[in-house]
Amino acid sequence: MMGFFLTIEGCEGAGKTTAKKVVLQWLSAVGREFMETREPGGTPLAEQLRNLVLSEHEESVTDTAELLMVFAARSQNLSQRIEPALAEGKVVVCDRFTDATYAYQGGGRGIDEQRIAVLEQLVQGDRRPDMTLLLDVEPELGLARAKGRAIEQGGALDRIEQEAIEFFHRVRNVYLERAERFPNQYVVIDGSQPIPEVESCIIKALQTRLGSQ
Ligand code: Z5A
Repeated sequence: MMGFFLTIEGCEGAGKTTAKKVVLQWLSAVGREFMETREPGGTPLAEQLRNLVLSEHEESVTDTAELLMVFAARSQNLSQRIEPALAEGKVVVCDRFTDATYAYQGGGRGIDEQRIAVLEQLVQGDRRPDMTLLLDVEPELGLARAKGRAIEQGGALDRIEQEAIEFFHRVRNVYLERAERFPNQYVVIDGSQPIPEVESCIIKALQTRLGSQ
C-alpha cells in the first residue's frame, strides 16, 4: 500500500486538534495504519527546536532565525519519522507542515515566498503533502478560543500567539491563497461551524480522498 501524507492546518483555535482526533478515529475504523506527528516537533531534537521557536527569549528572535529553526526541525522530523512511515505505506498525519511556514513566516512575518521555496526544496526535495485539511476561521474567533483554552488549562499564550490581530489576518490570507492555488492538495473546512458539522465535513473529505486507496 502507498503511503499518504496528510497535513492539518489553520490559524490558532481553528480546531486542528479536534480535526486530528476525527482523522485518527476514522483511520482506525477503516483499518489504515498511521503515524501521527506535529511541527515544529515530532522528534526529541525537533521538540527542543519547537520550544525555542515558541518560548520567550531575552534577546529578540530574528525572522530568519525563526524560519531556519522551523526548517531544521522539519528536516529531523522528515528523516527520522515522516519518510520512514511513508515508505512503510502508512498514512502520516502531521499537525502543520510547510504550508504553515508560508502562512506564518511568509504572511505573518513578511519573508519572501521565494526564500521559503528555496528552503522547502533543500529540506524536502519533492516531498509535498498529498492532502491538507485547512480549518478556516476568522482570527478573532480562533484567538478567542485559544485564549479560552489557555485560561481553562492555566497556561499562557506562546510567543507567536501574542502577535497583533493583523498578523493572523495575513496568516489566514496566505492559507486561503494557497488553497486556491493548490486545489488538489487543499480541502477547506469552515471551522466556525459547530463541532459535529466540522466532523462530518472531515469524514466526507477522508472518504473521497482516502476511501478507495
Ligand atoms: N508555526 C510556524 O510559525 N511555522 C511553521 O512552519 C510551523 C508552525 C509548522 C504552534 O502550532 C505554532 O507554530 C503556531 C504556528 C507556528 N503558532 N502559534 N502559536 P500549534 O499547531 O501547536 O499551536 P496552535 O496553532 O496554537 O494550535 P491550537 O491553538 O491548539 O489550535 P487548534 O488545534 O486549531 O485548536 P483546538 O485545540 O482544536 O481548539 C481550540 C479550542 O476551541 C478548544 O477549546 C476546542 O474545544 C474549541 N473548538 C474547536 N473547534 C470548535 C468548534 N467548531 N466550535 C466551538 N469550539 C471549538
